[in-house]
Amino acid sequence: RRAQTLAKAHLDLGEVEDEFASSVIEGLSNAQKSLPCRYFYDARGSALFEDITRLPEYYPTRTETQILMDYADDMVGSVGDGGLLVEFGSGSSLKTEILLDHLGSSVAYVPIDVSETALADAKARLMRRYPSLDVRPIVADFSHALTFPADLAAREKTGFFPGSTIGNLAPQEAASLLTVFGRALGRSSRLIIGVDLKKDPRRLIDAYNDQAGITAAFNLNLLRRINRELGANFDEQGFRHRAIYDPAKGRIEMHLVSRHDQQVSVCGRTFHFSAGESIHTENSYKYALEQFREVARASGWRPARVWTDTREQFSVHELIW
Ligand code: AVJ
Repeated sequence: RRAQTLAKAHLDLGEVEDEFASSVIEGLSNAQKSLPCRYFYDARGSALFEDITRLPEYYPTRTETQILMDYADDMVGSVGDGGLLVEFGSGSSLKTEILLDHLGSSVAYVPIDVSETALADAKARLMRRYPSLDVRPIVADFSHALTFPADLAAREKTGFFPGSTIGNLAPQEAASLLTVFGRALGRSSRLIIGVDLKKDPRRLIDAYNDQAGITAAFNLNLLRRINRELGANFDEQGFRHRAIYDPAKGRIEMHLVSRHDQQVSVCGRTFHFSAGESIHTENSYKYALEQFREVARASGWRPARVWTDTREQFSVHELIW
């Protein structure tokens, strides 16, 4: 009985790791093996993603930043006194500064992220740059239902979800997440959301298969994380990065392809990989403007304005709840 009690105590303490372990085991047990892309972002993965955003081939970040800089005043100029800017998965809150530069001093900023340290760092930086800004971080997973502290609940809300993170979800799941955001933000709220656009497949594939191999390192880092945190024995050299575009599904897929026949043990279970077999690690959906507006409508939002760059590579949509 004592052993049982200890095991249970361990389970309670390691709840977050258990979620990681169980989703890894579940993903590797499927006929098409898969791993959830939300686990890319440990410290090294986050640093590698920052490197990706600066790659010549990876156009989304710089293009979205340009759109935000060009149209920030249109996007948030109408946010009234006492309004709230609510960011889902705020991370380092870097792009947010472009909007904050165009907001009045009575506005409060509510960054929502799972990382307490990312929130603390962002808050410290923003308080230096915007001394009169009220920064009210919430530590939470943005995909779960959210309620605001009582003193913020009644204030006019503008949601912000940049980076085309919505593209990691299939359209139906994307619509469900948008509904979660709408319910959290409440009546008459707005959402400013970044969405990557369909384009020449060559450009799409290059963006996920860069010459410098940073995206490959980012993808393979998932195996390194599983080894470290779950005591697995993946051989990083035994897998290679692959990015493909599926035009029918309108998505980039990232895979890790086994270079040869091999076995890997994860949490005491053995998984077999044949030569050429892949682990599907990420989807990144691309939308035509009207396709995304349709997803928004299905989720209960009303599509309003949309901003793009001149080459129509990336879009920023305004939705009204
Ligand atoms: C952060 C999800 C938008 O899909 O483009 C970048 C992640 N993966 N390179 C994307 C990513 C490979 C990125 N998102």
